[in-house]
Amino acid sequence: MRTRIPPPRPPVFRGRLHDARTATAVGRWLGAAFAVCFVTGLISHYLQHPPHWLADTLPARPVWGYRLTQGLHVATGLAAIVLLLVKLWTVYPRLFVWPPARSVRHALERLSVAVLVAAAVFEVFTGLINNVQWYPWPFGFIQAHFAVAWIAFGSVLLHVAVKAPEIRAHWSRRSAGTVALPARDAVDRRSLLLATGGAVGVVTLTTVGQSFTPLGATDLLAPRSPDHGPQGLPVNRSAAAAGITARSVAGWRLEVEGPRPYTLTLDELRALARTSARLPIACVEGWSMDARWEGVRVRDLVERAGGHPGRAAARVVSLEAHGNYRVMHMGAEYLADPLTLLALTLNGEPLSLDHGYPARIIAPNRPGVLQTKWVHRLEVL
Ligand SMILES: Nc1nc2c(c(=O)[nH]1)N[C@H]1C(S)=C(S)[C@@H](COP(=O)(O)O)O[C@H]1N2
Ligand SMILES: [Mo]
Repeated sequence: MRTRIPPPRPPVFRGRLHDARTATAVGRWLGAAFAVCFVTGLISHYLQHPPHWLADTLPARPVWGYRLTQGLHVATGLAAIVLLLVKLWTVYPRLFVWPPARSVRHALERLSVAVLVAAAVFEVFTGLINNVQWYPWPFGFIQAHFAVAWIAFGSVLLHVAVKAPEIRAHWSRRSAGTVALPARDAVDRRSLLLATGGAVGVVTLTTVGQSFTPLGATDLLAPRSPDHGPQGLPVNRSAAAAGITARSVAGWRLEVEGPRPYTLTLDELRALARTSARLPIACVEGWSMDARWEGVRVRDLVERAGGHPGRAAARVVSLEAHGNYRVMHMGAEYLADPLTLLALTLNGEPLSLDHGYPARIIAPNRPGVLQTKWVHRLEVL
């Protein structure tokens, strides 16, 4: 006699923690977090990889712009991890309904949810481990995170459109769909939502100090504390990692190419008119920190080479032999800005080798990856 093994049966949930009202309440917050992530992510992407028609009009102000948008991007991305887990837990009985497809429409709806879940999990996971500079995959983080963001964006829109009637019915506690809520179950839901809010609060409070320095004291979980590093500033890529040694910077000269090319020794560069400014390094990986920089205005160097600030753009080349950030393109707005410096000092001391000695770029409202260190050539375009 053969025993028939029954097909796995998904658990049946009768409480209120897995119903449409809970899913809507959590989904609203998750949707808001994703919206902020998407918009700030686009800002970050186009500041780093502008199409050529945009490159010269990217604004160099406000000074703290990128610090704010990237800080928000990482903070809402981390909060979204909590919200996504709660949302998945709330709806998971529905992810296992049997039979898997009741009609073509039902199959399509489920397929769109599968794409949404996969894209959302991919985005928060790759974003999270990018915070610790861990790249255990064969694809490029930037391209993949950007491309999948559009898939996530499209599938969120589709999901909201498909679920619009349910969302509307369960939008608020007094909505039509939820009036007959038994008092006991309502307490359950309130506890879940409070716990979710509490968890988001804890995650935010223990990480946001990496970019919002007033909360530096509670920054326990972020991989870098902004004031930790040589000269009171973290280092993302050290001189050793970039293959820069005291030997490679000995006899350094700044080459400036343009209509009237010239070279300057370090002493000659130091003798030029200097500007001092408080500007942040805002790393795309989430940390940011203000520092006091002093150096020569890039626009002065460009004018001296016969370029017109406001019209000219530049290619900035580092001494580094390899690496994605060896060559940097700088658009006209940045180049003309009086706060865009070829910095020689940091917090009152000459730059340390790790911070880009002898000279590095520091510009307002720019992603950290474009604040090129160990600059040795400026090509005026
Ligand atoms: N030549 C060069 N410059 C570079 C980098 C690099 O890898 N090579 N890393 C960038 C990144 S990702 C950041 S966040 C800042 C950090 O500057 P800091 O190390 O002085 O804090 O430098 C930028 N400048
Ligand atoms: Mo960075």
